[in-house]
Amino acid sequence: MTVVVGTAGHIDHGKTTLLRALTGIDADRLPEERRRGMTIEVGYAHLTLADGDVLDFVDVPGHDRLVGNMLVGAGEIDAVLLVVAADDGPRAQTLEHLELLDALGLVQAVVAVTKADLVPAERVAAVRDQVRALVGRTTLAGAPILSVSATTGAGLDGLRVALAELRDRVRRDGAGAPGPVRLAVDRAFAVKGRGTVVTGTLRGGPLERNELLRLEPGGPAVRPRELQVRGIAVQRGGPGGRLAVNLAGVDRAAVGRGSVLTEDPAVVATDRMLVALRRSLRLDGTGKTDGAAVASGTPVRLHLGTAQAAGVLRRGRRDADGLPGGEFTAILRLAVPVAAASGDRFVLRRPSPAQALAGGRILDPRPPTGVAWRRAARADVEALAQATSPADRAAARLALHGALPGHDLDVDALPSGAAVRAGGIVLVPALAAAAVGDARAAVEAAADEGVSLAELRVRAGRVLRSGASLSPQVANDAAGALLDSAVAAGQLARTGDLVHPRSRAAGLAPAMVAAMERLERALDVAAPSGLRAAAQATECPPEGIRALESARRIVRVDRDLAWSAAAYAALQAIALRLAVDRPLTPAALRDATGTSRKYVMALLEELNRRGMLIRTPDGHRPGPRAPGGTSGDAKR
Ligand SMILES: Nc1nc2c(ncn2[C@@H]2O[C@H](COP(=O)(O)OP(=O)(O)OP(=O)(O)O)[C@@H](O)[C@H]2O)c(=O)[nH]1
Ligand SMILES: [Mg+2]
Repeated sequence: MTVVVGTAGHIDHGKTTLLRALTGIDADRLPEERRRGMTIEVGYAHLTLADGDVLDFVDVPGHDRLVGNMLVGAGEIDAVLLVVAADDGPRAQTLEHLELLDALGLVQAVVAVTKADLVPAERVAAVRDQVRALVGRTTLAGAPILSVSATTGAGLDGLRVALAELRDRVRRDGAGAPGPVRLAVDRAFAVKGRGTVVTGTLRGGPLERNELLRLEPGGPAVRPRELQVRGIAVQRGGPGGRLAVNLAGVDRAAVGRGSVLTEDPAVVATDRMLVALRRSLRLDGTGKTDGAAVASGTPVRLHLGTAQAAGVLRRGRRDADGLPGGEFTAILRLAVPVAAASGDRFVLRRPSPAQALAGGRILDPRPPTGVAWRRAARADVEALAQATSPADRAAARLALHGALPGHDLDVDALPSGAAVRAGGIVLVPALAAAAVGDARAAVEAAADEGVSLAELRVRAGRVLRSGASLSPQVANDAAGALLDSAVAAGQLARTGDLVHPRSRAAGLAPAMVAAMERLERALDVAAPSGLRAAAQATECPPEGIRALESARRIVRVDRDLAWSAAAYAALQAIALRLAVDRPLTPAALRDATGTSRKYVMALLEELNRRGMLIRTPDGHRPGPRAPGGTSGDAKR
């Protein structure tokens, strides 16, 4: 589990020089950076600690115009190395970087008051006090503050020890733990003969060569052909730490800073999300919070991971009620989609004048839309905001939506009883119960007639759509799956395409109910075995046969011959259709049903008895009770 530390601090305060003194690596690798003596792009270095473990560093620029690049670096780090020059003391970007780190919710840090060689000890002590007071107002409060000099090397050993302790604290917090692979791209470039290479900080992992991943936004499947950790080819990287990934077959234009390489189903491309915001801290002394800054319609710049996007905040009536803890909710709409997951932290800045506006976290990367969103309960939004574990978050998200695509949620991780799987979707139990309840009511109302499965599916599907935004197709599929499980669970009884209430079997022992179901299934064919043999094979006692008969779930035409109601109905339909065309002979019926003389004789006799057919010298014709009557115009 490699821990990644990001630098922060005002321009020229000595961030890059300190990293070079610690690691021997110059993170300013661009010719322009070397010429101008300042960091422009995010840079990288690593440090082997006394215990052999390696820390990865991300170095950021301190220039006030390059705060966007600072946030690319800060978006994916575990901890902070804040650098303040002892001669200069805290300056504008010291404060601004602290505000942004606070907005991102980073908690682990070490502060280096550097260039100690340039000033007397009293000055160093005064700056340390100043910095302690500032840091104490942020999420980084309590961070150890050390004085060092990159030029003389004074204090560097102590800093190395402090960094090792920092790593330990990060690990105790659980950062860098194994989990679904997620790598936010901070650099992408084409390498001659190799194709596209991306670098970034790995969340979760380990990541194996040739593992199947998605590239979001966009979602194409990709496989890393080669992996490098600190310039050395490896078979697997992480968990945690910096990684370079060679993506086979990916066009350089298809990937860039802000793209995310992941296997995590929770990471989705989105341009509309439900967020919880907290007004940004102001360290500049005024302490003023700008009320209008977070009003609905406020244009913002989102910094999420290594991605940036222009957007607008939308706050509705219900967002007026703040969340516990001083947060407030809003919908963030973006000009372009970004890869995001529930729980992600981000920063919103005002586009101009550039300034930190708010820190936030994503409650839902794809909140309900339209009517479903207007109907969503504030309590569900609050529950989502309060959920802390991924499992609780997933359950709260599901409650907010009513239903979600199955691939959008790790159902197995949910608290038990929080979700029902049906077709391709996952439902809150109450919605699933409402759909099945509606179907049962319809079946009860139809009593002996039963209701066709197709009709029930549409009804139950409608109930699902009333509680969640689903397409009719998806809702019907899910309804079908729910009805199947209700049948399997004995809540509904089904014969072929007809569903009847389970209550007819009320009062029967579960073993009897199960035996009846077995027998019913055994008779659900065109040519079943004899009733006695079938009952024996399915261990259904005579009482069960009687109950099936009186519930009309089977049709008994002879002492030893019975069909399931559905099989009988199907055979009757065939016989009637044939009889309409021409007088029906036993041989024709036998051929059409693929049965034998024994079955067709019994069937014809029964159909005659019931007035469905009538015997004529040429054969059987539709009888007085046949649909469409005897006139021979029964529908084909
Ligand atoms: N005397 C002295 N000079 C230092 C020390 N550390 C850095 N410097 C000098 O300070 C200047 C700025 O150092 P950098 O490391 O480039 O500063 P930076 O914070 O990385 O600057 P940006 O990346 O542009 O924000 C350079 O000229 C360094 O030589 C130090 O400990 N003592
Ligand atoms: Mg620098």
